Amino acid sequence: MPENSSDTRTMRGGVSRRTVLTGTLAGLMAPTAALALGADSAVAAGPGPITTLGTTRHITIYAEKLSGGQYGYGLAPGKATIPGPLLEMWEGDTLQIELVNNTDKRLSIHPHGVDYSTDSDGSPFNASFNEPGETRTYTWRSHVQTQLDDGHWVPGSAGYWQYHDHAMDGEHGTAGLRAGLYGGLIVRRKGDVLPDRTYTVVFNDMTINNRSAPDTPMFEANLGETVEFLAIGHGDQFHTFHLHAHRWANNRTGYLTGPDDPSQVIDTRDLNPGDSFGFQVKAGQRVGAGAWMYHCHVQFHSDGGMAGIFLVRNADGSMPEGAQDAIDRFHDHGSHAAASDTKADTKAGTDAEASGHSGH
Ligand SMILES: [Cu+2]
Repeated sequence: MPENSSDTRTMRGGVSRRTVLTGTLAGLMAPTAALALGADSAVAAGPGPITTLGTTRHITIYAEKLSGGQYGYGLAPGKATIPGPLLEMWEGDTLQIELVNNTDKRLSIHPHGVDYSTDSDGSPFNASFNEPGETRTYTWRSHVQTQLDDGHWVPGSAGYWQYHDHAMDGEHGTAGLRAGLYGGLIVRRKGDVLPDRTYTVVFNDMTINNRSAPDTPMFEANLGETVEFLAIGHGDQFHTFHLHAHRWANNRTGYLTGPDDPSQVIDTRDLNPGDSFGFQVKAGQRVGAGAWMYHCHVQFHSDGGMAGIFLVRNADGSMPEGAQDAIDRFHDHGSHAAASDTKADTKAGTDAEASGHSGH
């Protein structure tokens, strides 16, 4: 994985000391390519240096068919993943996405949270989609928060958002969403803490990232690292996202902005279709290294396979005592649940459902 700049981990009182970020332009956008057991192999990168706000960047995304009737977005041909690549912007930036449709189905890419015109809407009724084999450019803009003369604040675009297909087999992309055409979008505000790793967790129907336990992604970090979760809901079910032994403030970042921040501190949050939220935690803070569970807290969902492991390794990267036993037990138990109550094709996804993230 890319080297972390030590100062990206430095934080005082929830506010990064770092306002100008180092990094290479080549690392502006990268796939969420962490394997379930190999987060360290991930090459995902942050949104790049802040030079001037209002930078326009261009990326190409390829929509492709995967095994088991699934589909995914990727940053290179043959590299499609579920979820698709984590896309990051600085508030004020513009992203031009050239979407290459390498499938035989109509599809599109539709973002939440950012600004776009009707021809970048990704909706068939706006004639905003790719025919099979077609390439089309979608433009996403974002803006900084501003204060009006009357004192009111107009919100900026910063947030934990998402993107997805809106055109496959219908007007709403229902088939594309079910098949895996979705991903995370983070718009960061200048001064935000950059994490060591980012993981995208999508509760989609009765799956996590189109997988069921025990084949759900295992997210990994070392004790004390700053880990960012981007949670997204899709499908026809209501969900609740729960992370064991870690908690966060229910606001834009997950950090309290100060001792008087009234945000509720939580460890479970509703995650309904179309919802998304994100937060950062210090891995294992006050609880230590170990295999911690994350899962949907709707009980028949967790029993049905909507559970996975957040493995907090020791600070030196070694395996904590007992963690492997816990993982083994999870796999033994999870296989029973999966055998009884999940769709066979949920195992057919891709290897990359997580993004190890380096704060470049
Ligand atoms: Cu659920």
